[in-house]
Amino acid sequence: MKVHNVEMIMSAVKPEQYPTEGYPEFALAGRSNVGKSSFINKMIGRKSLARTSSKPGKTQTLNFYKIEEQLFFVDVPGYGYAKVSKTEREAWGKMIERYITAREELRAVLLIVDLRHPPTEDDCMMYDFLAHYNVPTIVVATKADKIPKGKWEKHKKVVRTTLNMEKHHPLLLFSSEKGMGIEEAWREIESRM
Ligand SMILES: Nc1nc2c(ncn2[C@@H]2O[C@H](COP(=O)(O)OP(=O)(O)OP(=O)(O)O)[C@@H](O)[C@H]2O)c(=O)[nH]1
Ligand SMILES: [Mg+2]
Repeated sequence: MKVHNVEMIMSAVKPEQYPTEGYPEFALAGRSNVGKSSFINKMIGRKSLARTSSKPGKTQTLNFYKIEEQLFFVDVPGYGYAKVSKTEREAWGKMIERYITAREELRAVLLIVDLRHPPTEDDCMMYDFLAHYNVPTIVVATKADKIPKGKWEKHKKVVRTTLNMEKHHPLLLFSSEKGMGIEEAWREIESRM
């Protein structure tokens, strides 16, 4: 998809604050600092519409980005950041659970993992949580630019086996740094609209 028109529509915590257009939604989940916001920016060809930061744990609300009056990307705050209080963690869990389990517009979750390392325990929990609720899941292994090409397949295999991925769930390589994997990711998204 060639993206010309993007609006940062709103930040939401509660369902009453979600957008009402009814467009299909694609949510970005993943560890704090893994590259979720960078993924959105790369997919829409903007440098910094979705806020990226070197400070993990910055995104605290569900941020809806309206793309071409056709779909929303939903930037979800990352998990696994140690310096988050128990109260904050619980509020986060509630917000995510409410969105993921009850949102009719949600077509798929793009679970972003770091290609360099085996998925963390939190990654596995998130993957299992999505599977439990039958949410279509696309796993995106990002930061591929940090791994030599010859090792991509080996690292992909580690991601697949560590998450214990269902065979029909796609696993895509991506690099926000190099702009790699954009077309394939759009294909997966557009086939679910
Ligand atoms: N080399 C490389 N760096 C990346 C890539 N994607 C993201 N980064 C860097 O990783 C850091 C975190 O990226 P963000 O996109 O802010 O991560 P996030 O998942 O949105 O983080 P939170 O909102 O805090 O959960 C930034 O310094 C990015 O520049 C990539 O594909 N390659
Ligand atoms: Mg972010």
